[in-house]
Amino acid sequence: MNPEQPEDEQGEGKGTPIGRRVLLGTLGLGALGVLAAPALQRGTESFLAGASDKDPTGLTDLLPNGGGFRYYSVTSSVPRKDAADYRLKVDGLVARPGTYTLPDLRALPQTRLVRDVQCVTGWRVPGTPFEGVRLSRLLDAAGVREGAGAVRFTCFDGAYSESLTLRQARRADVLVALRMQDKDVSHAHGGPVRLYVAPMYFYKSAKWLSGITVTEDVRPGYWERRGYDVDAWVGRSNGRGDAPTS
Ligand SMILES: Nc1nc2c(c(=O)[nH]1)N[C@H]1C(S)=C(S)[C@@H](COP(=O)(O)O)O[C@H]1N2
Ligand SMILES: [Mo]
Repeated sequence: MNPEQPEDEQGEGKGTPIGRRVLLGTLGLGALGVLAAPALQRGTESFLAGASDKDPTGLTDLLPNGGGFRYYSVTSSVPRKDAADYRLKVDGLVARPGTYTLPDLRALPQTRLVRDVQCVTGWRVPGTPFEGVRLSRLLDAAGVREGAGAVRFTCFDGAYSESLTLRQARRADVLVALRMQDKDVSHAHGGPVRLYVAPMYFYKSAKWLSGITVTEDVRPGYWERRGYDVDAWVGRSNGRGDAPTS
């Protein structure tokens, strides 16, 4: 699919009574999580936190595997990928475009970071380990060309996208993550490979990562076209005053 098409219809078309883009554009950020929730609850995947989102008692937080996280997806289902069929494509303004398999990524040096995770809707999970390959390493391997200024991320859910400036993408605390909470990244958390942008709100950490495209300019991602800040530093964006995560 062309990632620039209005992909928000995907997984959203069924049963959405009014144009969500229009609504989100006129509402405060606080409403975003609430409006996003039905997309999750319609999901055909049985995301555990889908239940905890609906649970006013908070008791489902005690279930194993919740860990304070909410599982988010903007599509109603996501294909499963594993070591046999996962591919990560690196292209755009690079000298050496290429494709990585999961074993390829596992064979590269791994970096482990332990930081807080902060969602822009308010929930925070302290001290969460992420482990993977520094994005800067993949960019260096590809050879970023003159004139490049940003990186665009695409996902095999077929809908989500994200972006960083090249300068942000080269930070040492931005990972192509293979592990989360000291386990392989689960399907529900965006596995086998997700982005992890430690100092920014968690929406920057694109799940089910399938494409890294070096571009001239920043192309706002899925939620950014719906009102979230492109520069998403925790505590310094989106009108929120959270403590930094790193
Ligand atoms: N592909 C994809 N990536 C995504 C999202 C999504 O809906 N789809 N949601 C984002 C948001 S808003 C958050 S808070 C985190 C949630 O990650 P989790 O489901 O592992 O808790 O993923 C981010 N990355
Ligand atoms: Mo989020």
